[in-house]
Amino acid sequence: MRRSRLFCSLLLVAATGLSTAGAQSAAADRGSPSARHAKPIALDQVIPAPASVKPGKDPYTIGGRTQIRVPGASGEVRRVAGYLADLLRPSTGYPLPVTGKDGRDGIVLRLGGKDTKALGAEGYRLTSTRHAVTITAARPAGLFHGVQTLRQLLPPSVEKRSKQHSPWKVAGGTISDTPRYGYRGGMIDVSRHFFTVDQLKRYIDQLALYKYNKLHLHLTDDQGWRLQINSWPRLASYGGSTQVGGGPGGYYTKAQYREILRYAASRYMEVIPEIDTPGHTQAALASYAKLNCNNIAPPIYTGVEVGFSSLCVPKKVTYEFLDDVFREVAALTPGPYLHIGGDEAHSTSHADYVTFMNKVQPLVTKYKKKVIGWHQLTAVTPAKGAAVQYWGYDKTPAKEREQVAAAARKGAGLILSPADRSYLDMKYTKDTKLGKAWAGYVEVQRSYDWDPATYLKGAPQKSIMGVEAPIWTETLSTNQHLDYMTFPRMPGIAELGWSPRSTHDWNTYKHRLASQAPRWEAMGFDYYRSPQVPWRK
Ligand code: NGO
Repeated sequence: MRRSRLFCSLLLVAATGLSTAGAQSAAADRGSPSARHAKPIALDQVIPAPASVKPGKDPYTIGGRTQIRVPGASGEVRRVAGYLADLLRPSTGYPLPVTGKDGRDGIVLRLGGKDTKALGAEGYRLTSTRHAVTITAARPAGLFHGVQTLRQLLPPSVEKRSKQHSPWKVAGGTISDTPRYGYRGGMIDVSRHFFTVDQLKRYIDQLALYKYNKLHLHLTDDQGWRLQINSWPRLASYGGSTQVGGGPGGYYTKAQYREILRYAASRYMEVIPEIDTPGHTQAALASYAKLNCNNIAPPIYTGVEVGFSSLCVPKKVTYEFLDDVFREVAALTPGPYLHIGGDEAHSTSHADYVTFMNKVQPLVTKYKKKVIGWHQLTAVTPAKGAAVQYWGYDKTPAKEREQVAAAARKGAGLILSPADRSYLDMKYTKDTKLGKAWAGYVEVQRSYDWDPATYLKGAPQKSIMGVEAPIWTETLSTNQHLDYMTFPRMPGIAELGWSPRSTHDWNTYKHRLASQAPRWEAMGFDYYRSPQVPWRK
Protein backbone atom coordinates (compact mmCIF):
# COMPACT_ATOMS: atom_id res chain seq x y z
CA MET A 1 0.00 0.00 0.00
CA ARG A 2 2.68 2.44 1.14
CA ARG A 3 4.80 1.38 -1.73
CA SER A 4 2.11 1.99 -4.30
CA ARG A 5 1.48 5.46 -2.89
CA LEU A 6 5.13 6.26 -3.20
CA PHE A 7 5.03 4.95 -6.74
CA CYS A 8 2.00 7.15 -7.49
CA SER A 9 3.65 10.26 -6.19
CA LEU A 10 6.79 9.48 -8.16
CA LEU A 11 4.63 9.14 -11.22
CA LEU A 12 3.00 12.47 -10.42
CA VAL A 13 6.40 14.12 -10.10
CA ALA A 14 7.39 12.68 -13.44
CA ALA A 15 4.12 13.71 -15.06
CA THR A 16 4.21 17.28 -13.84
CA GLY A 17 7.90 17.55 -14.67
CA LEU A 18 8.54 18.82 -11.15
CA SER A 19 12.28 19.37 -11.01
CA THR A 20 14.52 18.95 -8.02
CA ALA A 21 14.33 22.69 -7.54
CA GLY A 22 10.56 22.35 -7.39
CA ALA A 23 10.87 19.45 -5.00
CA GLN A 24 13.17 21.48 -2.78
CA SER A 25 10.80 24.37 -2.67
CA ALA A 26 8.02 21.90 -1.93
CA ALA A 27 10.08 20.77 1.06
CA ALA A 28 10.54 24.39 2.03
CA ASP A 29 6.79 24.87 1.78
CA ARG A 30 6.22 22.17 4.35
CA GLY A 31 7.92 24.48 6.79
CA SER A 32 11.11 22.51 7.36
CA PRO A 33 13.47 24.17 9.88
CA SER A 34 15.74 25.30 7.06
CA ALA A 35 12.77 26.95 5.34
CA ARG A 36 11.66 28.74 8.49
CA HIS A 37 15.09 30.27 8.83
CA ALA A 38 15.56 30.72 5.09
CA LYS A 39 16.68 34.15 4.12
CA PRO A 40 14.08 36.15 2.26
CA ILE A 41 14.76 36.83 -1.40
CA ALA A 42 17.10 39.82 -1.76
CA LEU A 43 15.51 42.95 -3.20
CA ASP A 44 17.84 43.01 -6.18
CA GLN A 45 16.89 39.51 -7.36
CA VAL A 46 13.80 40.68 -9.20
CA ILE A 47 13.33 40.54 -13.01
CA PRO A 48 13.35 43.14 -14.52
CA ALA A 49 16.17 44.42 -12.29
CA PRO A 50 14.95 47.42 -10.27
CA ALA A 51 16.47 50.83 -10.93
CA SER A 52 17.59 51.32 -7.34
CA VAL A 53 17.77 49.07 -4.30
CA LYS A 54 18.66 49.98 -0.72
CA PRO A 55 18.75 46.97 1.57
CA GLY A 56 17.29 47.49 5.03
CA LYS A 57 17.26 45.52 8.25
CA ASP A 58 14.33 43.42 9.30
CA PRO A 59 12.03 41.67 6.89
CA TYR A 60 8.27 42.06 6.87
CA THR A 61 6.29 38.89 7.47
CA ILE A 62 2.79 38.46 6.06
CA GLY A 63 0.66 36.73 8.66
CA GLY A 64 -2.88 35.74 9.50
CA ARG A 65 -3.72 39.26 10.70
CA THR A 66 -2.18 41.18 7.82
CA GLN A 67 -4.50 43.63 6.15
CA ILE A 68 -4.12 45.20 2.72
CA ARG A 69 -4.54 48.92 3.27
CA VAL A 70 -5.63 51.35 0.57
CA PRO A 71 -6.03 54.53 2.64
CA GLY A 72 -8.72 56.76 1.12
CA ALA A 73 -8.24 55.07 -2.22
CA SER A 74 -10.11 55.32 -5.49
CA GLY A 75 -11.81 52.36 -7.13
CA GLU A 76 -8.78 51.69 -9.25
CA VAL A 77 -6.39 51.33 -6.33
CA ARG A 78 -8.90 49.08 -4.64
CA ARG A 79 -8.95 46.97 -7.78
CA VAL A 80 -5.14 46.59 -7.65
CA ALA A 81 -5.46 45.69 -3.97
CA GLY A 82 -8.14 43.12 -4.85
CA TYR A 83 -5.85 41.67 -7.51
CA LEU A 84 -3.05 41.36 -4.92
CA ALA A 85 -5.39 39.76 -2.39
CA ASP A 86 -6.54 37.23 -5.03
CA LEU A 87 -2.91 36.36 -5.68
CA LEU A 88 -1.95 35.91 -2.04
CA ARG A 89 -5.01 34.35 -0.42
CA PRO A 90 -4.94 30.83 -1.92
CA SER A 91 -1.29 30.05 -1.11
CA THR A 92 -1.02 31.86 2.22
CA GLY A 93 -4.46 30.75 3.36
CA TYR A 94 -4.82 34.13 5.14
CA PRO A 95 -7.95 36.29 4.84
CA LEU A 96 -5.98 39.46 3.91
CA PRO A 97 -8.93 41.84 4.00
CA VAL A 98 -8.71 45.00 1.90
CA THR A 99 -9.42 48.06 4.03
CA GLY A 100 -9.63 51.79 3.40
CA LYS A 101 -8.37 52.50 6.91
CA ASP A 102 -4.94 54.04 7.22
CA GLY A 103 -2.38 52.44 9.48
CA ARG A 104 1.31 51.78 9.84
CA ASP A 105 1.17 48.02 9.54
CA GLY A 106 0.25 45.54 6.85
CA ILE A 107 0.59 45.80 3.10
CA VAL A 108 -0.10 49.40 2.13
CA LEU A 109 -0.86 50.63 -1.41
CA ARG A 110 -0.59 54.39 -1.56
CA LEU A 111 -1.27 56.61 -4.55
CA GLY A 112 0.19 60.09 -4.93
CA GLY A 113 1.60 62.14 -2.12
CA LYS A 114 4.84 63.96 -1.86
CA ASP A 115 7.85 62.90 -3.91
CA THR A 116 5.91 60.48 -6.09
CA LYS A 117 6.10 62.74 -9.16
CA ALA A 118 9.52 61.40 -10.09
CA LEU A 119 8.03 57.91 -10.25
CA GLY A 120 6.18 58.93 -13.43
CA ALA A 121 3.36 57.01 -15.08
CA GLU A 122 4.64 53.54 -14.26
CA GLY A 123 7.22 53.77 -11.48
CA TYR A 124 6.76 52.74 -7.86
CA ARG A 125 8.57 52.66 -4.55
CA LEU A 126 8.44 49.60 -2.34
CA THR A 127 9.51 49.93 1.27
CA SER A 128 9.67 46.94 3.53
CA THR A 129 10.15 47.17 7.31
CA ARG A 130 9.30 44.97 10.27
CA HIS A 131 5.83 46.56 10.37
CA ALA A 132 4.74 46.99 6.77
CA VAL A 133 5.37 46.69 3.07
CA THR A 134 4.35 49.94 1.46
CA ILE A 135 4.03 50.40 -2.28
CA THR A 136 3.77 54.03 -3.36
CA ALA A 137 3.21 55.34 -6.88
CA ALA A 138 2.00 58.38 -8.73
CA ARG A 139 -0.34 56.32 -10.94
CA PRO A 140 -2.22 53.02 -10.48
CA ALA A 141 -0.01 51.39 -13.15
CA GLY A 142 2.94 51.97 -10.82
CA LEU A 143 1.15 50.23 -7.97
CA PHE A 144 0.41 47.31 -10.29
CA HIS A 145 4.08 46.99 -11.26
CA GLY A 146 5.03 47.28 -7.59
CA VAL A 147 2.70 44.37 -6.86
CA GLN A 148 4.55 42.27 -9.46
CA THR A 149 7.79 43.07 -7.63
CA LEU A 150 6.27 42.12 -4.28
CA ARG A 151 5.20 38.81 -5.80
CA GLN A 152 8.76 38.00 -6.82
CA LEU A 153 10.08 38.88 -3.35
CA LEU A 154 7.89 36.19 -1.79
CA PRO A 155 8.81 32.48 -2.03
CA PRO A 156 7.88 30.83 -5.37
CA SER A 157 5.19 28.74 -3.69
CA VAL A 158 3.16 31.94 -3.32
CA GLU A 159 2.12 31.24 -6.93
CA LYS A 160 0.44 27.96 -6.07
CA ARG A 161 -3.33 27.94 -5.86
CA SER A 162 -3.57 25.83 -2.71
CA LYS A 163 -2.48 26.49 0.85
CA GLN A 164 1.30 26.33 1.41
CA HIS A 165 3.31 26.62 4.60
CA SER A 166 6.10 29.01 3.76
CA PRO A 167 7.23 31.84 5.97
CA TRP A 168 5.93 34.73 3.88
CA LYS A 169 8.81 37.12 4.39
CA VAL A 170 9.73 40.17 2.34
CA ALA A 171 13.33 41.36 2.78
CA GLY A 172 13.71 44.75 4.45
CA GLY A 173 14.73 47.83 2.45
CA THR A 174 13.57 50.10 -0.32
CA ILE A 175 13.23 49.68 -4.08
CA SER A 176 12.69 52.79 -6.21
CA ASP A 177 11.89 51.75 -9.71
CA THR A 178 10.98 53.41 -12.99
CA PRO A 179 11.17 51.98 -16.53
CA ARG A 180 13.89 52.79 -19.01
CA TYR A 181 11.42 52.73 -21.93
CA GLY A 182 7.71 53.42 -22.17
CA TYR A 183 7.09 50.75 -24.81
CA ARG A 184 7.57 47.17 -23.63
CA GLY A 185 5.55 44.97 -25.91
CA GLY A 186 4.61 41.39 -26.40
CA MET A 187 3.14 40.33 -29.74
CA ILE A 188 1.15 37.23 -30.44
CA ASP A 189 0.23 35.95 -33.89
CA VAL A 190 -3.34 34.67 -33.60
CA SER A 191 -3.68 34.25 -37.36
CA ARG A 192 -1.39 31.31 -38.15
CA HIS A 193 -2.97 29.47 -35.23
CA PHE A 194 -6.00 30.80 -33.47
CA PHE A 195 -5.83 31.27 -29.70
CA THR A 196 -8.95 31.61 -27.58
CA VAL A 197 -9.77 34.55 -25.32
CA ASP A 198 -8.75 32.46 -22.30
CA GLN A 199 -5.42 31.60 -23.91
CA LEU A 200 -4.81 35.28 -24.55
CA LYS A 201 -5.62 36.12 -20.94
CA ARG A 202 -3.08 33.56 -19.83
CA TYR A 203 -0.47 35.15 -22.12
CA ILE A 204 -1.37 38.64 -20.86
CA ASP A 205 -0.80 37.46 -17.29
CA GLN A 206 2.58 36.02 -18.21
CA LEU A 207 3.62 39.32 -19.79
CA ALA A 208 2.28 41.32 -16.84
CA LEU A 209 4.50 39.37 -14.45
CA TYR A 210 7.50 41.01 -16.11
CA LYS A 211 6.00 44.51 -16.43
CA TYR A 212 5.21 44.48 -20.14
CA ASN A 213 2.72 47.22 -20.96
CA LYS A 214 1.71 46.61 -24.62
CA LEU A 215 0.00 43.69 -26.25
CA HIS A 216 0.36 43.74 -30.02
CA LEU A 217 -2.21 41.43 -31.61
CA HIS A 218 -1.32 40.21 -35.10
CA LEU A 219 -4.96 39.76 -36.05
CA THR A 220 -4.81 39.09 -39.78
CA ASP A 221 -2.56 37.18 -42.13
CA ASP A 222 -2.78 34.79 -45.07
CA GLN A 223 -4.02 31.95 -42.89
CA GLY A 224 -6.80 33.71 -41.00
CA TRP A 225 -8.72 36.91 -40.33
CA ARG A 226 -9.48 36.89 -36.60
CA LEU A 227 -11.68 39.91 -35.85
CA GLN A 228 -15.34 40.42 -36.64
CA ILE A 229 -15.88 43.37 -38.99
CA ASN A 230 -19.56 44.21 -39.44
CA SER A 231 -19.25 45.92 -42.81
CA TRP A 232 -17.30 42.98 -44.29
CA PRO A 233 -18.68 39.97 -42.39
CA ARG A 234 -17.10 37.24 -44.53
CA LEU A 235 -13.62 38.33 -43.36
CA ALA A 236 -14.20 36.59 -40.05
CA SER A 237 -16.88 34.04 -40.94
CA TYR A 238 -14.99 32.69 -43.96
CA GLY A 239 -11.53 34.24 -43.67
CA GLY A 240 -11.30 33.11 -40.05
CA SER A 241 -12.55 29.59 -40.65
CA THR A 242 -9.22 27.80 -40.77
CA GLN A 243 -5.54 28.03 -39.83
CA VAL A 244 -2.13 26.53 -40.54
CA GLY A 245 -2.57 22.82 -41.09
CA GLY A 246 -6.29 23.17 -41.91
CA GLY A 247 -7.72 23.16 -38.36
CA PRO A 248 -10.95 25.02 -37.62
CA GLY A 249 -9.38 28.43 -36.82
CA GLY A 250 -11.74 30.95 -35.27
CA TYR A 251 -12.20 34.65 -34.71
CA TYR A 252 -13.06 37.14 -31.96
CA THR A 253 -16.48 38.71 -31.96
CA LYS A 254 -16.45 42.38 -31.09
CA ALA A 255 -17.62 41.50 -27.58
CA GLN A 256 -14.74 39.04 -27.20
CA TYR A 257 -12.25 41.58 -28.51
CA ARG A 258 -13.55 44.09 -25.94
CA GLU A 259 -13.15 41.44 -23.28
CA ILE A 260 -9.50 40.97 -24.27
CA LEU A 261 -8.99 44.74 -24.11
CA ARG A 262 -10.69 44.96 -20.73
CA TYR A 263 -8.54 42.18 -19.33
CA ALA A 264 -5.36 43.72 -20.75
CA ALA A 265 -6.33 47.11 -19.29
CA SER A 266 -6.82 45.50 -15.88
CA ARG A 267 -3.13 44.52 -16.19
CA TYR A 268 -2.20 48.04 -17.35
CA MET A 269 -1.52 46.78 -20.82
CA GLU A 270 -2.54 48.63 -23.96
CA VAL A 271 -3.67 46.60 -26.96
CA ILE A 272 -2.26 47.41 -30.40
CA PRO A 273 -4.30 45.73 -33.14
CA GLU A 274 -2.51 44.86 -36.38
CA ILE A 275 -4.23 44.57 -39.74
CA ASP A 276 -1.36 43.46 -41.95
CA THR A 277 -1.31 45.09 -45.43
CA PRO A 278 -0.82 45.03 -48.42
CA GLY A 279 0.75 41.53 -48.24
CA HIS A 280 -0.19 38.75 -45.81
CA THR A 281 -3.79 39.25 -46.98
CA GLN A 282 -4.87 35.94 -48.50
CA ALA A 283 -7.62 35.44 -45.89
CA ALA A 284 -9.21 38.75 -46.95
CA LEU A 285 -8.67 38.08 -50.66
CA ALA A 286 -10.27 34.65 -50.28
CA SER A 287 -13.28 36.15 -48.53
CA TYR A 288 -14.14 38.77 -51.17
CA ALA A 289 -13.52 38.27 -54.90
CA LYS A 290 -13.78 42.00 -55.56
CA LEU A 291 -10.63 42.69 -53.52
CA ASN A 292 -8.62 40.81 -56.16
CA CYS A 293 -7.30 42.54 -59.28
CA ASN A 294 -8.74 39.66 -61.38
CA ASN A 295 -12.00 39.48 -59.42
CA ILE A 296 -11.39 35.84 -58.61
CA ALA A 297 -11.20 34.81 -54.96
CA PRO A 298 -8.22 32.51 -54.34
CA PRO A 299 -8.62 29.56 -51.99
CA ILE A 300 -8.02 30.15 -48.33
CA TYR A 301 -4.45 29.26 -47.35
CA THR A 302 -3.30 26.83 -44.67
CA GLY A 303 0.42 26.58 -45.47
CA VAL A 304 3.36 28.52 -44.01
CA GLU A 305 4.92 30.34 -46.97
CA VAL A 306 5.04 34.14 -46.90
CA GLY A 307 5.08 36.92 -49.49
CA PHE A 308 2.62 35.63 -52.11
CA SER A 309 -0.52 37.72 -51.51
CA SER A 310 -1.26 41.39 -52.15
CA LEU A 311 -4.25 43.66 -51.98
CA CYS A 312 -5.04 45.21 -55.38
CA VAL A 313 -3.31 48.59 -55.31
CA PRO A 314 -5.04 50.25 -58.32
CA LYS A 315 -8.59 49.37 -57.24
CA LYS A 316 -10.73 51.91 -55.40
CA VAL A 317 -12.49 49.20 -53.43
CA THR A 318 -9.20 48.35 -51.67
CA TYR A 319 -9.24 51.72 -49.89
CA GLU A 320 -12.98 51.60 -49.19
CA PHE A 321 -12.37 48.23 -47.62
CA LEU A 322 -9.50 49.45 -45.44
CA ASP A 323 -11.39 52.60 -44.51
CA ASP A 324 -14.24 50.43 -43.20
CA VAL A 325 -11.92 48.07 -41.37
CA PHE A 326 -9.85 50.84 -39.76
CA ARG A 327 -13.00 52.73 -38.77
CA GLU A 328 -14.38 49.69 -36.97
CA VAL A 329 -11.08 48.69 -35.39
CA ALA A 330 -10.37 52.27 -34.28
CA ALA A 331 -13.83 52.53 -32.73
CA LEU A 332 -13.21 49.36 -30.74
CA THR A 333 -9.69 50.23 -29.58
CA PRO A 334 -9.01 52.96 -27.01
CA GLY A 335 -5.21 52.89 -27.42
CA PRO A 336 -3.54 55.46 -29.70
CA TYR A 337 -2.03 53.02 -32.24
CA LEU A 338 -3.17 50.97 -35.19
CA HIS A 339 -0.56 48.68 -36.76
CA ILE A 340 -0.83 48.36 -40.54
CA GLY A 341 1.87 45.74 -41.08
CA GLY A 342 3.66 46.45 -44.34
CA ASP A 343 6.18 43.58 -44.08
CA GLU A 344 7.14 41.16 -46.82
CA ALA A 345 4.99 42.69 -49.55
CA HIS A 346 6.99 40.63 -52.06
CA SER A 347 4.17 40.46 -54.59
CA THR A 348 3.51 44.19 -54.54
CA SER A 349 5.87 46.23 -56.77
CA HIS A 350 7.89 48.96 -55.09
CA ALA A 351 5.91 51.65 -56.93
CA ASP A 352 2.63 50.07 -55.88
CA TYR A 353 3.85 49.74 -52.28
CA VAL A 354 4.64 53.45 -52.18
CA THR A 355 1.28 54.39 -53.71
CA PHE A 356 -0.51 52.07 -51.32
CA MET A 357 1.14 53.27 -48.11
CA ASN A 358 0.72 56.92 -49.05
CA LYS A 359 -3.00 56.29 -49.45
CA VAL A 360 -3.45 54.02 -46.47
CA GLN A 361 -1.63 55.91 -43.71
CA PRO A 362 -4.12 58.82 -43.91
CA LEU A 363 -6.97 56.33 -43.44
CA VAL A 364 -5.52 55.56 -40.02
CA THR A 365 -4.86 59.13 -38.96
CA LYS A 366 -8.35 60.06 -40.18
CA TYR A 367 -9.71 57.92 -37.32
CA LYS A 368 -7.39 59.68 -34.84
CA LYS A 369 -5.00 56.76 -34.53
CA LYS A 370 -1.26 56.79 -34.96
CA VAL A 371 0.35 54.43 -37.45
CA ILE A 372 2.74 51.63 -36.58
CA GLY A 373 4.28 49.68 -39.44
CA TRP A 374 6.97 47.03 -39.75
CA HIS A 375 10.18 48.79 -40.77
CA GLN A 376 9.53 48.34 -44.51
CA LEU A 377 7.19 51.29 -44.03
CA THR A 378 10.30 53.50 -44.19
CA ALA A 379 10.19 53.04 -47.99
CA VAL A 380 7.74 55.94 -47.72
CA THR A 381 7.62 58.83 -45.26
CA PRO A 382 5.89 57.52 -42.15
CA ALA A 383 2.86 59.62 -41.13
CA LYS A 384 3.28 62.22 -38.41
CA GLY A 385 3.54 60.51 -35.02
CA ALA A 386 4.11 57.10 -36.62
CA ALA A 387 6.34 54.40 -35.22
CA VAL A 388 8.26 51.78 -37.15
CA GLN A 389 9.00 48.36 -35.82
CA TYR A 390 12.46 47.09 -36.72
CA TRP A 391 12.53 43.32 -37.19
CA GLY A 392 15.85 42.93 -38.98
CA TYR A 393 18.64 40.61 -37.91
CA ASP A 394 22.39 40.30 -38.21
CA LYS A 395 22.15 39.71 -41.97
CA THR A 396 19.93 42.71 -42.69
CA PRO A 397 21.77 44.85 -45.28
CA ALA A 398 23.34 48.07 -43.99
CA LYS A 399 21.31 50.03 -46.54
CA GLU A 400 18.04 48.79 -45.10
CA ARG A 401 19.15 49.56 -41.54
CA GLU A 402 20.21 53.02 -42.60
CA GLN A 403 16.83 53.67 -44.20
CA VAL A 404 15.19 52.91 -40.86
CA ALA A 405 17.70 55.03 -38.90
CA ALA A 406 17.13 57.92 -41.33
CA ALA A 407 13.35 57.74 -40.76
CA ALA A 408 14.03 57.79 -37.01
CA ARG A 409 16.22 60.90 -37.44
CA LYS A 410 13.32 62.53 -39.23
CA GLY A 411 10.99 61.89 -36.31
CA ALA A 412 9.59 58.34 -36.60
CA GLY A 413 9.50 56.43 -33.33
CA LEU A 414 11.36 53.14 -33.19
CA ILE A 415 10.24 49.86 -31.66
CA LEU A 416 13.00 47.29 -31.60
CA SER A 417 12.20 43.65 -32.17
CA PRO A 418 15.31 42.28 -33.86
CA ALA A 419 14.41 38.80 -35.07
CA ASP A 420 17.68 37.21 -33.98
CA ARG A 421 17.24 38.54 -30.41
CA SER A 422 13.63 39.14 -29.54
CA TYR A 423 11.62 36.75 -31.78
CA LEU A 424 10.28 34.14 -29.39
CA ASP A 425 9.47 31.77 -32.25
CA MET A 426 13.14 31.34 -33.21
CA LYS A 427 14.59 27.97 -32.27
CA TYR A 428 16.99 28.02 -29.33
CA THR A 429 19.33 25.50 -31.00
CA LYS A 430 19.23 23.13 -33.94
CA ASP A 431 17.59 20.58 -31.67
CA THR A 432 14.59 22.71 -30.75
CA LYS A 433 11.56 20.90 -32.15
CA LEU A 434 9.29 23.94 -32.38
CA GLY A 435 9.87 27.27 -34.08
CA LYS A 436 11.76 28.63 -37.04
CA ALA A 437 15.41 29.31 -37.77
CA TRP A 438 15.44 31.87 -40.60
CA ALA A 439 17.12 34.43 -38.30
CA GLY A 440 19.43 31.82 -36.79
CA TYR A 441 19.27 30.09 -33.42
CA VAL A 442 18.48 32.35 -30.50
CA GLU A 443 19.76 30.94 -27.21
CA VAL A 444 18.88 32.71 -23.97
CA GLN A 445 22.09 34.73 -23.71
CA ARG A 446 21.88 35.96 -27.30
CA SER A 447 18.31 37.04 -26.69
CA TYR A 448 19.30 39.03 -23.57
CA ASP A 449 22.71 40.41 -24.48
CA TRP A 450 22.10 43.53 -26.57
CA ASP A 451 21.34 47.16 -25.94
CA PRO A 452 18.26 48.82 -27.44
CA ALA A 453 19.98 52.21 -27.17
CA THR A 454 22.84 51.35 -29.51
CA TYR A 455 21.35 48.51 -31.52
CA LEU A 456 20.46 50.47 -34.65
CA LYS A 457 23.39 52.63 -35.69
CA GLY A 458 22.42 56.20 -36.49
CA ALA A 459 19.05 56.15 -34.72
CA PRO A 460 18.77 59.01 -32.21
CA GLN A 461 18.17 58.06 -28.57
CA LYS A 462 14.95 59.96 -28.38
CA SER A 463 13.47 57.91 -31.23
CA ILE A 464 13.80 54.65 -29.27
CA MET A 465 10.36 53.94 -27.83
CA GLY A 466 11.32 50.54 -26.53
CA VAL A 467 11.30 46.84 -27.33
CA GLU A 468 8.94 44.11 -28.37
CA ALA A 469 9.04 40.32 -28.19
CA PRO A 470 6.88 38.80 -30.95
CA ILE A 471 5.77 35.19 -30.94
CA TRP A 472 4.79 33.99 -34.43
CA THR A 473 2.76 30.84 -34.46
CA GLU A 474 3.30 28.92 -37.69
CA THR A 475 4.61 26.03 -35.55
CA LEU A 476 2.89 26.81 -32.25
CA SER A 477 -0.68 25.87 -31.42
CA THR A 478 -0.96 25.09 -27.70
CA ASN A 479 -0.23 26.82 -24.38
CA GLN A 480 2.64 24.38 -23.86
CA HIS A 481 4.15 25.41 -27.19
CA LEU A 482 3.84 29.09 -26.30
CA ASP A 483 5.32 28.52 -22.83
CA TYR A 484 8.31 26.59 -24.12
CA MET A 485 9.30 29.32 -26.57
CA THR A 486 8.38 32.22 -24.25
CA PHE A 487 10.28 31.02 -21.19
CA PRO A 488 13.02 31.76 -20.46
CA ARG A 489 13.52 34.44 -23.15
CA MET A 490 10.58 36.76 -22.57
CA PRO A 491 11.75 37.99 -19.12
CA GLY A 492 15.08 39.03 -20.69
CA ILE A 493 13.42 41.27 -23.27
CA ALA A 494 11.35 42.73 -20.42
CA GLU A 495 14.54 43.59 -18.59
CA LEU A 496 15.98 45.31 -21.67
CA GLY A 497 12.86 47.44 -21.81
CA TRP A 498 12.58 48.24 -18.13
CA SER A 499 15.94 48.18 -16.34
CA PRO A 500 18.70 50.79 -16.49
CA ARG A 501 21.62 49.78 -18.64
CA SER A 502 23.88 49.85 -15.57
CA THR A 503 22.14 46.71 -14.27
CA HIS A 504 22.76 44.75 -17.48
CA ASP A 505 25.04 41.80 -16.85
CA TRP A 506 24.51 38.29 -18.18
CA ASN A 507 26.57 36.71 -15.41
CA THR A 508 24.30 37.98 -12.67
CA TYR A 509 21.14 37.89 -14.78
CA LYS A 510 21.48 34.16 -15.47
CA HIS A 511 21.28 33.44 -11.72
CA ARG A 512 18.25 35.66 -11.27
CA LEU A 513 16.68 33.91 -14.24
CA ALA A 514 17.38 30.49 -12.75
CA SER A 515 15.50 31.53 -9.60
CA GLN A 516 12.40 32.23 -11.65
CA ALA A 517 12.02 28.57 -12.65
CA PRO A 518 10.36 27.41 -9.40
CA ARG A 519 7.80 30.20 -9.95
CA TRP A 520 7.05 28.98 -13.47
CA GLU A 521 6.72 25.47 -12.11
CA ALA A 522 4.36 26.67 -9.38
CA MET A 523 2.22 28.33 -12.07
CA GLY A 524 2.37 25.31 -14.36
CA PHE A 525 4.39 26.99 -17.12
CA ASP A 526 6.69 24.88 -19.22
CA TYR A 527 10.10 26.28 -20.18
CA TYR A 528 13.25 25.43 -22.09
CA ARG A 529 15.99 24.15 -19.78
CA SER A 530 18.77 26.08 -21.47
CA PRO A 531 22.25 24.77 -20.58
CA GLN A 532 23.36 28.42 -20.40
CA VAL A 533 21.29 28.98 -17.26
CA PRO A 534 22.40 27.57 -13.86
CA TRP A 535 19.04 26.05 -12.93
CA ARG A 536 18.96 24.94 -9.29
CA LYS A 537 19.42 21.21 -9.08
C1 NGO B 1 8.57 37.55 -40.16
C2 NGO B 1 7.31 37.61 -40.98
C3 NGO B 1 6.16 36.82 -40.37
C4 NGO B 1 6.64 35.44 -39.93
C5 NGO B 1 7.81 35.60 -38.97
C6 NGO B 1 8.33 34.27 -38.50
C7 NGO B 1 7.61 39.57 -39.92
C8 NGO B 1 7.45 40.94 -39.46
N1 NGO B 1 7.03 39.04 -40.96
O1 NGO B 1 8.38 38.67 -39.28
O2 NGO B 1 5.13 36.69 -41.31
O3 NGO B 1 5.59 34.80 -39.26
O4 NGO B 1 8.86 36.33 -39.55
O5 NGO B 1 9.45 34.35 -37.68
